[in-house]
Amino acid sequence: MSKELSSAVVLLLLLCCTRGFGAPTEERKPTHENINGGYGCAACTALVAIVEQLAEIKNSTVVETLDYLCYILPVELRPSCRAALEFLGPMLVVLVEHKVGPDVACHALTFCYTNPGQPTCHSMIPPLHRRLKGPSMTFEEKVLEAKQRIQFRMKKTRGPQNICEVPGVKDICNWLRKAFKGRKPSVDFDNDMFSISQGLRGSSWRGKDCSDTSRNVYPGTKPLAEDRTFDSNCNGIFGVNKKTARSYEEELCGASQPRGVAVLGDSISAHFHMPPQWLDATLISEKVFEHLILVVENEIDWPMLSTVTGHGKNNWTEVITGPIDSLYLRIRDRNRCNHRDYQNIAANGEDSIGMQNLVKTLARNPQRDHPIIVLYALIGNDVCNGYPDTVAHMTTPQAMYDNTVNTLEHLHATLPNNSHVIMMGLADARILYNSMGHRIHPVATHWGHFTYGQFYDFMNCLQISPCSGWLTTNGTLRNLTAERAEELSEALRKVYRDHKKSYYNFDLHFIENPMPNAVREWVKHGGEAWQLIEPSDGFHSNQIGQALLAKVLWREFETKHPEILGPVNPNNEEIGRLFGNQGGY
Ligand SMILES: *[C@@H]1O[C@H](CO)[C@@H](O)[C@H](O)[C@H]1NC(C)=O
Ligand SMILES: *[C@@H]1O[C@H](CO)[C@@H](O)[C@H](O)[C@H]1NC(C)=O
Ligand SMILES: *[C@@H]1O[C@H](CO)[C@@H](O)[C@H](O)[C@H]1NC(C)=O
Ligand SMILES: *[C@@H]1O[C@H](CO)[C@@H](O)[C@H](O)[C@H]1NC(C)=O
Ligand SMILES: *[C@@H]1O[C@H](CO)[C@@H](O)[C@H](O)[C@H]1NC(C)=O
Ligand SMILES: [Ca+2]
Ligand SMILES: [Ca+2]
Repeated sequence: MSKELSSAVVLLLLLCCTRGFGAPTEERKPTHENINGGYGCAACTALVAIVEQLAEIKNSTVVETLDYLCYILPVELRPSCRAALEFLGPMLVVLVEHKVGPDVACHALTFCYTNPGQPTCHSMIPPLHRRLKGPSMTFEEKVLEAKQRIQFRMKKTRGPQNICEVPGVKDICNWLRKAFKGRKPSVDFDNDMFSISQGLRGSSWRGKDCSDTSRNVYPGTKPLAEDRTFDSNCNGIFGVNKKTARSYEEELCGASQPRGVAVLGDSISAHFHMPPQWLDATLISEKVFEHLILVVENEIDWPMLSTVTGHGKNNWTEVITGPIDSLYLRIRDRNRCNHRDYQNIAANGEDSIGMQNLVKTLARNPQRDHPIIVLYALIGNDVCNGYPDTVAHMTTPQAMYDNTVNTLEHLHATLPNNSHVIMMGLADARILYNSMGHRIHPVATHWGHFTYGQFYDFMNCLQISPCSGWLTTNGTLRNLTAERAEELSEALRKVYRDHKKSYYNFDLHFIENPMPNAVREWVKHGGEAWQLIEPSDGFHSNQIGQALLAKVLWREFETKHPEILGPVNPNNEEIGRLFGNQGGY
């Protein structure tokens, strides 16, 4: 067995680590330690589940299955995989061949353990196990037996394992940490915060730079010298109309009131999407890992297909499908001079505390740049951030108020005049449990036994759930979370009432969270709520949901705040005729 198993390892790390590695700011104290094995335990569990199910589906040996999983990984990751497989492979073969199941296997491998005073975390029991008769051993006895089976493979007895210390996996962990840490474009030679490459906070997140050697050239700036000779704001419009001797920027855009659009948000705005094809043994294939590197370097977010900053087309249909619609696309349709003027300043796990820092990565110069529409959409993490006492870790209404005002003060100092800032209320996410709780999680599609309810509680037992208040079988806790979310929305309404006249450079707005309207609209047209929810985590809105939110938000703006959107540019057709796709994305 010389090939790598690490595709599975990678995707498991991804499954679990997005929140751990995506923790917003470095100075933030983690609210919990790695309890009961935490991310490593979740990763191991998914890995064993996938390998066992895949072997059953393909009727292949464990060695063949591991070889296959390695073979479908992108070539860049193979050396790490090889190293990981050398270490873990033999033990996995023994465990999977004896069909001990993910729960027992990962405790035997010591990636899962039980901290003093903690409950023992259990994941899934494969159906075959239930049918196997035999001595009725306790869980501890089963783990002990499994440990004995693999003992001769283990070089020395070990304590609890950190999966990132496994050879090979270490490199992958380092790569993930690096990818998840950046909040500024990593390729940005001229340091203007706009990039010529996609991932690592590049053009997937902010309009593509059209010169990475000039820091005065970037999307959203007012054209330099009217862009008579070159395109300084990357909207594809430049040159002089020979008939009139006027610049095209002046003629086609001058009176059009150009504006950009940005979002200050969390994983919903960044559009977190872990392809279920990575976890579901019935769907896994070579194809689904084709763009793994870019996906990871985008923090498993899809800002290029998201509600606020979606643009261009879907090049990744093997792992994400659905309509693309966004505020940016609609604002660009309204005035093509706004081409490429979008910024997605959102991060997984972000809340009102972290946003006070993250907002500093919004790139806007109050003198040189066009106005911008900024959506402040922190719709959940302020009620999501803690263990063991979830409620005690929630942001208080007063802190929400203060954090938000701090962020607005920063915007006051940096936004061009005539900008707009729209604060959005928090979501009541009880819909998640109500519509997902009894459905089967993709990691167990073939076995059919692991519901989202069980998945949520497993994550809570490991203290790694992205939101312990919503994603729980405890109805009392879900109600308490809803109560706090409403109090925090009320804090934002109060910020609006107190400060709507405080800032001369932007108009402040408040809108209620649009999710209930989006869901209502979907259900009215015959859909079901779960169809709008991300399958891998049972938490985020999926591509259909993202596009639907754009539509609902736009309608809200059009009817209640049309001044935000600016006029329709009568020259749009002429721009299209002269400048085609305006340089694309
Ligand atoms: C699975 O593979 C084994 C060995 O190659 C073979 O004997 C068996 O018939 C196969 N079972 C099915 C259901 O294909
Ligand atoms: C999508 O793919 C096409 C063709 O391969 C490429 O030209 C284009 O740049 C890609 N777009 C994005 C946003 O990746
Ligand atoms: C923005 O408006 C303020 C107040 O009206 C004014 O003092 C300031 O000069 C303006 N800034 C720019 C860049 O026009
Ligand atoms: C939660 O709130 C809903 C709606 O107010 C109510 O119907 C339900 O009984 C509550 N559940 C619990 C466990 O308190
Ligand atoms: C449900 O959550 C509430 C609030 O955190 C807690 O007081 C209660 O003990 C929990 N119930 C169970 C059965 O865990
Ligand atoms: Ca530049
Ligand atoms: Ca231009």
